[in-house]
Amino acid sequence: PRRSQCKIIIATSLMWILIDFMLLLYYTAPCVGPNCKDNEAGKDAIRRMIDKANEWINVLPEEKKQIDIPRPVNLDAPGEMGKPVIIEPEMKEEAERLFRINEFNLMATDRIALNRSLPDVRPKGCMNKVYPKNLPTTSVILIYHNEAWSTLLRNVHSIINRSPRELLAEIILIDDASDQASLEHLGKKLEDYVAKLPVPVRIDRLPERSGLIRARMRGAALAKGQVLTFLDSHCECTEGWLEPLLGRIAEDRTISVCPVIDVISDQTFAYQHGNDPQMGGFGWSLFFKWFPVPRREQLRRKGDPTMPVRSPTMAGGLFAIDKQYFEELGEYDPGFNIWGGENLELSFKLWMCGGSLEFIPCSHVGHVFRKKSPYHFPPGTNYVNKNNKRLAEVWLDEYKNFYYRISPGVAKTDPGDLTDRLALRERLDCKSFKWFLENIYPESSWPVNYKVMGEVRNMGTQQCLDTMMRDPGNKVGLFGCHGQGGNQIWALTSLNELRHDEACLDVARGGPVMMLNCHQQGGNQQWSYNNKTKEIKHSSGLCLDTSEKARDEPSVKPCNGHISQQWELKNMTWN
Ligand code: LR7
Ligand code: MN
Repeated sequence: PRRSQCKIIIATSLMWILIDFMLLLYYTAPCVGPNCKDNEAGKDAIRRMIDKANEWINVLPEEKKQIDIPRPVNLDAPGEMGKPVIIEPEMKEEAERLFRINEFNLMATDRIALNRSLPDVRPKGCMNKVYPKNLPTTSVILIYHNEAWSTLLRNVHSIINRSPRELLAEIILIDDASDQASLEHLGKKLEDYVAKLPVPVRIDRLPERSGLIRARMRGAALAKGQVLTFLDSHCECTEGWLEPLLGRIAEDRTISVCPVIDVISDQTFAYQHGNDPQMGGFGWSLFFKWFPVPRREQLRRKGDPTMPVRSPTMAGGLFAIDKQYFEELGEYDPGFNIWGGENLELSFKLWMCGGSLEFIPCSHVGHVFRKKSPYHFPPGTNYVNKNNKRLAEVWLDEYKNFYYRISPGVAKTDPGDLTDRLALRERLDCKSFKWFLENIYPESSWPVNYKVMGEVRNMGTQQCLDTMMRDPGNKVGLFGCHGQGGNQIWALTSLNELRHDEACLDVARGGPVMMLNCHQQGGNQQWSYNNKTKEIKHSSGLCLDTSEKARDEPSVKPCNGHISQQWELKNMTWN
């Protein structure tokens, strides 16, 4: 009876603390709403709210710290349930000034509670899935250079609030030599703040700017968990995000898994979620791109929206991998600097060397997608080119020469010493890049069985078909042949398309020659080349020609055997 009395006392006092907290929220919330004129007061109120939440956590006995930090009860507060924050017209100018610091709406994110609520965005079947009791533990590693306070801490709180405590070994923050200005909030203030959190948070600072690749490797070296979970530093984890990731790795430690990445708006910080997961691929220039899950994979998944999606590549920032397996695979190439290319290196390595890569539909994490990078890159080499050069030299086999024709700038870059990475590939006994393209990424635009590939030269004007750096959706151009590859490379594919990467030459009703996204259905994107007459004939029966109207664009006309309708398709050599 004594014991139970004691329990009741603890329970009631806990309840009072909770009620206090709710009241506090209730009374402060009106000042932080979107209509609140006094902004400083609003910010103060938010700060008080968070401090209160932490106090609440700290007075709890050890076992009670397992309880979630309570989420704000006032759902009208800014950004709750992932709602957008709308900046008042009179604040717009200031908001635009702040926007430039991180290339996202700093005023908006600063108004949102650090433990804001989010909608449960998982497909229906996910909610009642049961995971084994003894899942591996994980260290969640966030890396950053100059991250904002509210994005970083909201990320941290979302991990703490939405992960089973027994699976979360720690959170590791790797500061990639943030600038002095950012250290005002990322320095002592951050240390003091995280010391109060109910989960071990370790901060490690790199002595000099290294870039996200070596920052992640530093995090991996410090990690105590069995699984490494990497996130960008401006993410928010949603309900149930962690168990399905760890559950999949527990089934097979050679699978690296990614959550479905939802969009947090860089303008309003609204949490937006798409319906279906997508797959990761890459174009001719090795730029990462998303594409819809193809039929072959839909069939394999038997229409079950909760089944993992096998993906050729990952976006790079958000994934989990068995720590020991990551090490066995040689982590990342430590010769990669600053930003870029590491996502493909790990993806290729996973597939070609015996592992695999999946998106897990039951795990959703939001990421703030930005339109441009806020960092200054240290002067010197073009880092992305150098990283891609190392990637190509080690992993692309003969396809590297194709890539160099597409990206002459990379071809000229010095990759530095590759001995260790080539030895690693040897040691891991990996399959070829051709195998990867054929078996793991058959949808790719890379040349696996093209008929001809090279420049398309007009015999009359000696100009070449040229993308003119335009995106799909625009007219194709004609430009003096320069023999440098790049934008003048076209492939006549086995589907009879004339394509440059994702763009296919397309003509509708005798109109202009457009570059449109390839649809693989023939029709307006179907062409044939006659080796004798040198004509390039469209499915409509018209022939590719120059045009009188504009010197820099082709047209289609009734075939007449004229020299302006004769084209040379020179097969370039690259393998
Ligand atoms: O020098 C740097 N040091 C760093 O620590 C530069 C960056 N960083 C940090 C940065 O603070 C951030 O946390 O690295 C992380 C990624 O940088 P972002 O947010 O500027 O990059 P991104 O989101 O535009 O880039 C994507 O591609 C990168 C290629 O190297 C990384 O793999 C990013 O992790 C990756 N982001 C994602 O996968 C999220 C989904 C985006 C998509 C598609
Ligand atoms: Mn990012």
